[in-house]
Amino acid sequence: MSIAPAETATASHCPYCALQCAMTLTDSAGAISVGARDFPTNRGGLCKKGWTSAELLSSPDRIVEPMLRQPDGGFAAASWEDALDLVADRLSALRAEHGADSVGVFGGGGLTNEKAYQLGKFTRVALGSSRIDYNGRFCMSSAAAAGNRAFGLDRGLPFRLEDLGAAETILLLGSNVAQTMPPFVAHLEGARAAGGLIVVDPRRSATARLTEDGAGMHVQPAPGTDLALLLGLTHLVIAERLADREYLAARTTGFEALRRSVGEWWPERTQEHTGVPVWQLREIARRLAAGRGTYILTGRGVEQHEDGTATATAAINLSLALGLVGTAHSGYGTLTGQGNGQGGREHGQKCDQLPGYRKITDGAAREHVAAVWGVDPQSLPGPGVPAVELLSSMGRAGGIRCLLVHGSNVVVSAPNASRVREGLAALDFLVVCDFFFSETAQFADVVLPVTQWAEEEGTMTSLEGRVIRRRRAIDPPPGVRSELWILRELARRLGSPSTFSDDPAVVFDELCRASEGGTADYSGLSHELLDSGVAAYWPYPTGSAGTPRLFLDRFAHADGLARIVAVRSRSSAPPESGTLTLVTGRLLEHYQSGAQTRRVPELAAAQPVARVQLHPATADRLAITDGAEVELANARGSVRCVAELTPDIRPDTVFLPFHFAGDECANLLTSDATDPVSGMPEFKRTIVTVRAVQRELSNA
Ligand SMILES: Nc1nc2c(c(=O)[nH]1)N[C@H]1C(S)=C(S)[C@@H](COP(=O)(O)OP(=O)(O)OC[C@H]3O[C@@H](n4cnc5c(=O)[nH]c(N)nc54)[C@H](O)[C@@H]3O)O[C@H]1N2
Ligand SMILES: Nc1nc2c(c(=O)[nH]1)N[C@H]1C(S)=C(S)[C@@H](COP(=O)(O)OP(=O)(O)OC[C@H]3O[C@@H](n4cnc5c(=O)[nH]c(N)nc54)[C@H](O)[C@@H]3O)O[C@H]1N2
Ligand code: SF4
Ligand SMILES: [Mo]
Repeated sequence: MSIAPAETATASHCPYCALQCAMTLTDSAGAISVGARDFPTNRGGLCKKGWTSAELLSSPDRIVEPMLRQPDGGFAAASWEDALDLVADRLSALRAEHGADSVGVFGGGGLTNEKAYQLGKFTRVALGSSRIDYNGRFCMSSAAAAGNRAFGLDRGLPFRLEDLGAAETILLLGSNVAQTMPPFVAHLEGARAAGGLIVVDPRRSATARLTEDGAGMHVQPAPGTDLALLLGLTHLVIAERLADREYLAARTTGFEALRRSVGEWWPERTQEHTGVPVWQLREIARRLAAGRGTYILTGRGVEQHEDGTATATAAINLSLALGLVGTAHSGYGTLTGQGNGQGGREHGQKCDQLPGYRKITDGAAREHVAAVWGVDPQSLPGPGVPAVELLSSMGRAGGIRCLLVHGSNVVVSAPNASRVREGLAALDFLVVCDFFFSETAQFADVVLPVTQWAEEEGTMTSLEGRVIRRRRAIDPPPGVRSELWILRELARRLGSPSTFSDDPAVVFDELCRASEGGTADYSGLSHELLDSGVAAYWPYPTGSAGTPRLFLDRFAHADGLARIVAVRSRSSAPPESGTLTLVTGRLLEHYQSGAQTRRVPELAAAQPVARVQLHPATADRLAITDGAEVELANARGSVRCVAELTPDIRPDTVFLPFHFAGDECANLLTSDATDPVSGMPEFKRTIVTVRAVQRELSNA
């Protein structure tokens, strides 16, 4: 027997966001340390979250045994046999009594491709349920719907991230990359040097500040008016004859309807609606049309709205009018958020979808996937319902009575949080797979502890559509199991007609076969090939070398043309006097619902509590001082947090991060109204009142 070396180094990637920064994980005597690794996306950089990510592997909060709810309301540890038997028995009983669709599954964009694929297969085949959706609905759904409709395919960046480096102009709408993907900023340097970084954000965010000193322009519209802004810019591009008529004729359909639809958005009206001055509008339109190397990029700030799909569509239409998409030096893209936010939307955890980005309603797709799974296509359920609808059906007549949660903390991150809490409490049975007792796990009947990123093999698909390898660098704690193993064991107990492997390489091979011929075709890939270090951009059909840049010759619709879909701006009533518009979003130190980063001591110390950004003039009017405790309220609920006065926000707007729980949870205020096309909730525009409160005596 050979003696293991004292230190082993493993090349992997960060557990958090879609930039998927490259890391070297070094195991010294059972403890992992993180080193940055050079890679085209992060160029040797990591943010604070990446640097501290390994601390959670040995967190004292970690769950290391299955936990079962006891009659007294507490939890007690159980064996895996007992826990899985209980889950399988309850699922079978609920299914027998109330039908397969009484069992719902909620997935996540942080799951590896293998887990996301297996979860979709498990739901359709082992549970026979149509009721699966995932947190990517809260994240990428508007841009995905717009991309699919316009291009026939949704890959967040249809080009390589590195391509941005050569750009002279980048229009960044509703994205704060300086805090949400810090190493991304290096890719903006070319545009900044050329004076062409244009950031559209109601806040002077860290990213907006990158435009200072001649590097570009910060545009500060009222929240939720980006659609009007984009229609106004398109109006100007057409009126000033800046549109690329040749490109439009050769590569698109629908331009005439677009031209008519933007007719009413003359600059003065756009200014009145958005608050963006006419001179800025003209300057942006001209700059965008000025020459080589122009990119338009969108983030959650413009997509997480009730009109998010229309807004993303308007950004695409502007890009098409300028002839940017499918050319070597220009483009349109959306910045995917979660670690596997891209792959997570390709392999079957969306309610209307089968692996390979296939439609579940497409007969040929059903036949192909059913053949890979060895089941009758007729046995596959039809489309389910999107995330908000799935969650709001909990405990209601005809809704789901049981939910399995894999990789999301909906109590904190889903809109209208009090309704979500009520729904979870009304369920007959809740199973949560997690590493920690997240706020959602606290509602569970059974909590199953799973392996973390550095303890498992798998693949992730980054924001540029590049499939990368996640490597196991350390053994998991003894009581913890992989999600693939859990799904295999449950499928077996449920008498599933198809087999479920718990070997990630085997699952990946099956996924690749299931995706063959689909939009997101991975059939030419394998763990082995990826380990050799190829830059694997999908589509990657068998025998190909992948597709770093999409649409160079044609778009993915049958006729090869991009569809321009004319969209209209909603007429929005101005907020009532005395109210403010709440915008929610992110801080550098915390990730999403905070279930992970609130458990990293130095991140928690840097941002221990929720703070609401308020303009000093607004604060003065409301007699609120910096650091005072305030209450934000509306008809849905109220939030207690600390006031942070800053001139960087519009006086009519306040900003609250959504990383905190309990009565600091921003989603107590957000509405579960959704975009009719994508099912995206309105996270970025909520009407609230703000008042100072006396600090109550705490019992601490
Ligand atoms: N630190 C950190 N990084 C992350 C994450 C995290 O939780 N923390 N999450 C990852 C994930 S899943 C995602 S989706 C990405 C999200 O990344 P981003 O899209 O960059 O993040 P947000 O902070 O949600 O929103 C970006 C900006 O939109 C602005 N905004 C709000 N409303 C509007 C509006 O109506 N119009 C315009 N133009 N702008 C508006 C906000 O002021 C904010 O600065 O980040 C990823 N990276
Ligand atoms: N108000 C407001 N709300 C928002 C947003 C906003 O901007 N404003 N943004 C939305 C967006 S873009 C997103 S992406 C969502 C994200 O919000 P969530 O879906 O809540 O995402 P996370 O906080 O990452 O939750 C992941 C949970 O799963 C666990 N976990 C991590 N990896 C795995 C795994 O591999 N397997 C399992 N079983 N568990 C795992 C973590 O410990 C954590 O408890 O929030 C949305 N909510
Ligand atoms: S930017 Fe994203 S991928 Fe990179 S280290 Fe930070 S959280 Fe991780
Ligand atoms: Mo996201």
